[in-house]
Amino acid sequence: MKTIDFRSDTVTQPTPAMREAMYTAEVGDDVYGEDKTVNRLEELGATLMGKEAALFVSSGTQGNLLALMVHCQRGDEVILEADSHIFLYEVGGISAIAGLVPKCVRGHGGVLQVADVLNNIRADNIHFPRTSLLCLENTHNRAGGAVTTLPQMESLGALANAHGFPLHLDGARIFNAAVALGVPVSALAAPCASVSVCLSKGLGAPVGSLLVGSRAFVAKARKLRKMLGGGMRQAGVIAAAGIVALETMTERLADDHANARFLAEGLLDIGFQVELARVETNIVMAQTASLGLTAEEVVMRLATVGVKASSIEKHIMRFVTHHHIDRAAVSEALARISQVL
Ligand code: TLP
Repeated sequence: MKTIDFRSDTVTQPTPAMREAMYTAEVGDDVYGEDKTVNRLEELGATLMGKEAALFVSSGTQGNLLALMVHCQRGDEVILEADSHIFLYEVGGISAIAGLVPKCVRGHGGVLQVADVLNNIRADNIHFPRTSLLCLENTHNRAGGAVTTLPQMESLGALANAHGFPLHLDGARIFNAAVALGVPVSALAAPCASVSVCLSKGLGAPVGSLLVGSRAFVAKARKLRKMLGGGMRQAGVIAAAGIVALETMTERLADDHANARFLAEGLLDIGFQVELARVETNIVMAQTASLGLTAEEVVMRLATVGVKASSIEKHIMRFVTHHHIDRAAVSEALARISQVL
């Protein structure tokens, strides 16, 4: 029985075209700036995102951490959504490494509201840390792949701008947002001083993210990446797959979104609680209380029939669709799930 793995889009394996590109990649020492494939990936990423420059980094976590370190001084405060990946799932690097104070603000379905951000900007007062950055996440992982629209991004960008601090976007899944909205990624990136973009999620590359921004921003991030031990040498071997990801894997994300919707409807029929209106991209959050089981118990039952998914909270599971799961695989998974519940 073939395993159907909904735990994350990070489980995607490189495509044959990626493996071919990796095999034949022209490489050099990237710390000397001599890896032509890395340079090509960075130029392509910057162009697509409409920014001056890009830096190839090991992960989304590293990209976000570097952005925090470049934009802020130690002791500053950063406004971010209460369930943001930077706050919940990046091992506290925002404080432990960057030395910053997270100011968590609850969004509506993962989307920060202008009035709430405004209420949390620190006044100039000798007692207070300085608010020095606003972070957004689009799509929002913990909110179930929720999309922040272009006008919402623009209003939040304008707010940050009016108060003299930059906007950073955790755009791990920015291509999912762009496809869902039917806008270019560069439009979503335009209000942001910096964006981190994962190549290794729905786009299917084996490793890596890009951090994009101005030339000066990227130069500082490049130096800090070296400090963090992220200066890579013949990284073109992995960057080559990133180029294929950007060139060939973005449009197909629409299939993942349609499959997520199909999956959500099927899970609802089986007895999970799912808010269909919240299934905007490739993530489905499904509640298990209505089945009389905890998420962990459901995960274990599904494992017996070769279906993998994640337990996020006591009664919440996460299913993520990706390019190894086509419509037939979703149908097959639903059949197996109903068999064990
Ligand atoms: N998310 C992973 C897990 O860490 C939860 C996943 O399986 O979804 N920003 C967002 C919005 C993310 O979802 C992730 C990864 C990251 C940043 C970090 O990327 P990596 O894993 O490359 O450090």
